[in-house]
Amino acid sequence: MIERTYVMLKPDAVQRGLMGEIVQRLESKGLRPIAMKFMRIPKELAERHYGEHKGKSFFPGLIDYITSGPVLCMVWEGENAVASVRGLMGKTNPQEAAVGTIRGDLAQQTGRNLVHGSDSVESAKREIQLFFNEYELVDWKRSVDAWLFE
Ligand code: IDP
Ligand code: MG
Repeated sequence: MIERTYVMLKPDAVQRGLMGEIVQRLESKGLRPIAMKFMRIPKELAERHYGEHKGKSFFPGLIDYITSGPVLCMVWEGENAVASVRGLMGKTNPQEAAVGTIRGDLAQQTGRNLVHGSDSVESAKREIQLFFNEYELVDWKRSVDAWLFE
């Protein structure tokens, strides 16, 4: 099933100069970029995005972290894109994330785990709408798609 997912490179990814490496991994998988936006997230938007975690002990720290510097907001499309990106990211805690994943290879702590990816198709829909309007979502095809999809 072709899906879209919301991916966000967090402030540590930007500050550590890892945007290129992480985008490279998504591109190399054959996922198609649909939208990208570099921005500093306002606190209210951060709190809405992470609304499911409100009330948890790590919530205030999470909001401080995610609003501490610019992030790269993106939408990617592909076969099972939601699960596919979660697989490329690895587990939430980088100490448990497999080698070969973004978090497993490039991060050390849960509170500095570089990347966000939607956890379901419904979350993806909600998050994409939160960060992008319809004119920012680019529908396009690539000639290489014939070599990715039968
Ligand atoms: P996910 O990003 O893998 O979907 P979630 O459980 O949805 O993980 O948590 C959202 C984000 O909140 C994590 O990626 C991480 O940045 C942060 N977070 C979650 N649990 C902790 C914690 O125990 N300490 C610090 N930060 C946490
Ligand atoms: Mg999550």
